[in-house]
Amino acid sequence: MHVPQIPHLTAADPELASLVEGEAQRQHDKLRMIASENYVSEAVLEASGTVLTNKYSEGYAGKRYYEGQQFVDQIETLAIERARSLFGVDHANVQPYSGSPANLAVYLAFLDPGDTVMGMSLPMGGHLTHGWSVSATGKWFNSVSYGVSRETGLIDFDEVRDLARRERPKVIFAGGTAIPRTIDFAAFAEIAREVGAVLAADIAHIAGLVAGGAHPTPVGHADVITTTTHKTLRGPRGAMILSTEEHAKAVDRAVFPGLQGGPHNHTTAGIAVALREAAQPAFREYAAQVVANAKALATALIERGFDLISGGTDNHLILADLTGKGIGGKPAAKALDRAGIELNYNTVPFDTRKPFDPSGIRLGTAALATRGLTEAQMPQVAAWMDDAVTAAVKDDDGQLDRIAGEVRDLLAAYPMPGHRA
Ligand code: DSN
Repeated sequence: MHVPQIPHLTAADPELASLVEGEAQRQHDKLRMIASENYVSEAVLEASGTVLTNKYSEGYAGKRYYEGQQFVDQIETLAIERARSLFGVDHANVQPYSGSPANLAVYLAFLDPGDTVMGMSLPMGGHLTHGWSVSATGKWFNSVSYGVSRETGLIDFDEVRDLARRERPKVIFAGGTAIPRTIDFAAFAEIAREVGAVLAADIAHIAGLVAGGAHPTPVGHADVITTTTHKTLRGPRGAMILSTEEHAKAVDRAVFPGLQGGPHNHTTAGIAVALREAAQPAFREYAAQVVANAKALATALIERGFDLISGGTDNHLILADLTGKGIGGKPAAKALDRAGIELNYNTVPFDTRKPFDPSGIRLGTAALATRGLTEAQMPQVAAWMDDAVTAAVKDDDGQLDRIAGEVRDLLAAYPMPGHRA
């Protein structure tokens, strides 16, 4: 059953309520390993589902374009102060609707259309909004991309430096969506300083690890930091932009009135709660557990013959090339989902297959650690993954259904925030 309970929704719209209940049960019964997902606390769920959704608040605290901000101003200020304190930054904007708008705000703040931006290429692990060709950021700006070394799977800083010297980007993005290794923000900063570029660190994936001390911080290196709030940080769907005082006005103007209208106040409240949770000692333990689980899982997968990009992981994320297992990423991901193991198919660096049918899978341990799973369960998770991939190659749905049952049995012992049996 969904928690908080949904009796009014059930009475008013049983069809929709039943779908919500179905999703809660699905999230309970599966090993949720999509690297960008998590389970928020029930406090965050409650804050996100309040009457704050009724309110328009264009502007910023103390300078709004609508009346009635007596409480919303305090809520947004609380979220901002908590973000500033947690990450140790001068300035925080908590209004971006999600990660892509947050990154677009960076373009608006620091670039004009046609200017050069540099980011990691999407198939190498970057994000669409770091200048990839199909995104507005690749269409409206002159985008140049760096990647990883074919031999090591790591960012090649000689390539980044050469490209930056040649192309003189105004903004360099560091970060991405499929980077299993520690991001060297100091190395990026040195290159950005040399070419006079603004360094934008996109820490969407690792924000919770940064907050929990399990990944080095970009603060002190990056001019501006963007992050979603719902991945390892374990808040509601939303985003933040953190910056030095120097860039505070440019960032705020870019978000509003540059790109957005009224902030989603119910989300701001959820973000404030998540930031408070992330400042507790228990969150440091959580962040360390996420990484410990990922390392243990990587070791167990390698023992079972999985080919991991870069040979392992330093964070919450693992990227595996399934070529040696004789199956593409997409059929494997579909089979794994049937087996109760939810992840996504993903390109791998230098992929010879197409993005909609790539060679790899991407997985993460943020949600598993929230459920309470530790290193002790990771060999079993790897064994199930191996069995499911083998079953997929043989088209053996029976095996997949057996694994799904075993996964459900294991997870019955690990309570899920947002669900009661
Ligand atoms: N969709 C996010 C992810 O899965 O990494 C990035 O936007």
